[in-house]
Amino acid sequence: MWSNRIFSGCSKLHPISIRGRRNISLSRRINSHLSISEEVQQAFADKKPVVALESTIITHGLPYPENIKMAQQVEAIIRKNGAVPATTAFIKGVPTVGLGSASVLEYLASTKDSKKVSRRDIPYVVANKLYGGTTIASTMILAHMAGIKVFATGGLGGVHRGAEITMDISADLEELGRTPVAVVCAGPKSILDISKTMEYLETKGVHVSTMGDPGTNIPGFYCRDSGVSSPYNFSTPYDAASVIHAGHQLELGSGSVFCVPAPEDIALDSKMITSVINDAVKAAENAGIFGKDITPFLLKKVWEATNGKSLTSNVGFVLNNAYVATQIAKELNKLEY
Ligand code: PSU
Ligand code: MN
Repeated sequence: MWSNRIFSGCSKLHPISIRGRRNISLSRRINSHLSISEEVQQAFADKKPVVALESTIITHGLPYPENIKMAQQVEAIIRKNGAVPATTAFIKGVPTVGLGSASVLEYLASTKDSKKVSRRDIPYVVANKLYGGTTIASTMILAHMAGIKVFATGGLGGVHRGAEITMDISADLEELGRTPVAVVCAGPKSILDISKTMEYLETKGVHVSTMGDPGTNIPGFYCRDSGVSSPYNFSTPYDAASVIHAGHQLELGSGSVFCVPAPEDIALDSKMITSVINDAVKAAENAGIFGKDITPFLLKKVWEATNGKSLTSNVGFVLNNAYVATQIAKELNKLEY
């Protein structure tokens, strides 16, 4: 039903040229340059819920082999709970939705040659046939091209501390303002300026809601409470799905963020993480790190300082978010079909 609404006025439906034996002509308009795995194509044909997954967390977020283990586990959780995972990436320049084969994932997870691909990097990576991990921003772009509306990840990019001088604001926020995909995450990373991130999202018209009772604050990725209040709260997957559905029906065109506070047993202590992050931010300044390199740099420093504890937590949050995203995608599916 949504495809009629969203693409109303579009008389020609493209048969998509996609890899694999099957070539299903779907009643949705999909960008013909995308490569979509058979599993994801079949999910579209069967009207099954699909959850998109990013891959910068694989190529630049976690070290090998933790990254590949996480990538496999997160896909398994989504399948086990009744949806289909669609990990996105650039494979030899081809924008890919659903990695399909284990060897592709293995290569992406182990090579040092992958680019970190946000919106501005896409045409370069495509033109030069490179491998690339997709950030939240570019995952949203590929998900939207494929018609996927729910996306699970770890932590959101945002306004960096000191952005009033550096102007370092993640392209994730800009994308949320212009692409109608719902991002389920554990909040903006606490390496960021969370108040400014919230201001920016408000300016861009992005709905932000946190799972929990009314009054529950935005989580800060590693810790359950960033101290910054959440504009909205939701308590069930249906609540979230109905908000996403309303935004699509009205064709608002902007994305949304659903924050899931990290499970208590794996969240990190707020005070401890604040001091670790303050040191990491100073180390980045001293080393002259900036731009797209700063997020991977800070995450690595935080793992070192927590003896790997932040890494275990990071993986746990992604899995938990994927579980919640699956429930939301299932509810959204019921509202749509
Ligand atoms: N959160 C994590 N690990 C990551 C990222 C976020 O726990 O690797 C990645 C996401 O892909 C996000 C990107 O989109 O970092 C943001 O980078 P930047 O601040 O350069 O936009
Ligand atoms: Mn940046």
